[in-house]
Amino acid sequence: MAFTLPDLPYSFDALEPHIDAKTMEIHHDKHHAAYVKKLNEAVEGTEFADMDIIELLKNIDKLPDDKRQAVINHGGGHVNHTLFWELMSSDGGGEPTGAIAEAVNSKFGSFKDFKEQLSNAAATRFGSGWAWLIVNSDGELEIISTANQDSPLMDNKKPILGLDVWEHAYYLKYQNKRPEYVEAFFNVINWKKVEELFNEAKQ
Ligand code: MN3
Repeated sequence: MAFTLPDLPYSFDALEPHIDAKTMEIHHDKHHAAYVKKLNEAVEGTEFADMDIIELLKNIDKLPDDKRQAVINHGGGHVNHTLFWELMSSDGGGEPTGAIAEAVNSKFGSFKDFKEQLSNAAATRFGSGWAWLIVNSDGELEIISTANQDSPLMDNKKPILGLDVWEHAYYLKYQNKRPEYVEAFFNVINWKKVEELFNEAKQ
């Protein structure tokens, strides 16, 4: 079965004014759709076409040389964006609660320090890429950034929060002001989803 573009879990304008409707429409309907299309083209007719996308990326080393980079780019693009949509919500923002809040405070000192470090990872990622909060193989929280559409899954890291800092994610509304977009993202983070992913990652 071919990989498919998931529906956005909300309307294009649900994240206004923080993330504008036009950006969401182009980002989902054009950019994410293109990753899915090109991923399908790359694996068509191979055993990899039927794999779960997460398993596919975890097994990226097993792909033939002539397919690997296309799957890193477009499979990464597909899995990163599928997660990204779920990490935002019209009633998101604020600070986390529960187990994830405790883990953030214990690892980073405070929510404020965590926010500063994630924002810094987003601001300093040169060119296109992502800033992430991940659970590493020791079960510890860590802030990292990746280039292009590289997924933390390829590195045996479980992403629980991700921020797309490609210009296509913010340029229409924020132009060159990436830090303003990062600040706006904090107003829509779906902490319930982050906590759910955190609990799964710890198992
Ligand atoms: Mn994107």
